[in-house]
Amino acid sequence: MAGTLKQVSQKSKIDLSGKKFAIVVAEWNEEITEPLFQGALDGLLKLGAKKKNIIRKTVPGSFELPLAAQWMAEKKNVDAVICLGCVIQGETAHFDYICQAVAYGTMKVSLKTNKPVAFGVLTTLNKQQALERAGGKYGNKGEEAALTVVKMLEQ
Ligand code: RBF
Repeated sequence: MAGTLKQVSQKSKIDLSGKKFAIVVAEWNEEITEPLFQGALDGLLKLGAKKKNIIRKTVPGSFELPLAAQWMAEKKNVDAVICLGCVIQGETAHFDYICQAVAYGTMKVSLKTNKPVAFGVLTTLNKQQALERAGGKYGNKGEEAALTVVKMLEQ
């Protein structure tokens, strides 16, 4: 059962033209993470962010997202970070270890740096479920991650 579909429908309540965003993207399952990136980028722009204020960092896999998120969040001029990845369940326990590490790691970075860090990581049983959430029938979780950090900046 999928969650409710959240889409960017209007500009942010606050002025985002001076806010700087970092989007960290995992290369594993790039046919999923690239549409997630596009969704996050389009979402930020629709909300009112400026393209020149959005930087992208690419990492090998989802496990590497927290460290790169920390590098980004520690930069003085970065206001929020969006982590994007896709972990698909395989036949070994790797799935559980990676998902747990990334979820915990991104939360830790957020608390340590006091900045919004979105967990835009799909954790699915198969590729079909991931495609449905990367611009398919359940929307684009990259766009939702963009909306999330902006909502946190609005607090
Ligand atoms: N990274 C992902 O982003 N998604 C995956 O589905 C994924 N599956 C993996 C499965 C195995 C068995 C291994 C060894 C790694 C996997 N990784 C995956 C890569 C992982 O996030 C990380 O880049 C590597 O473990 C190196 O630290």
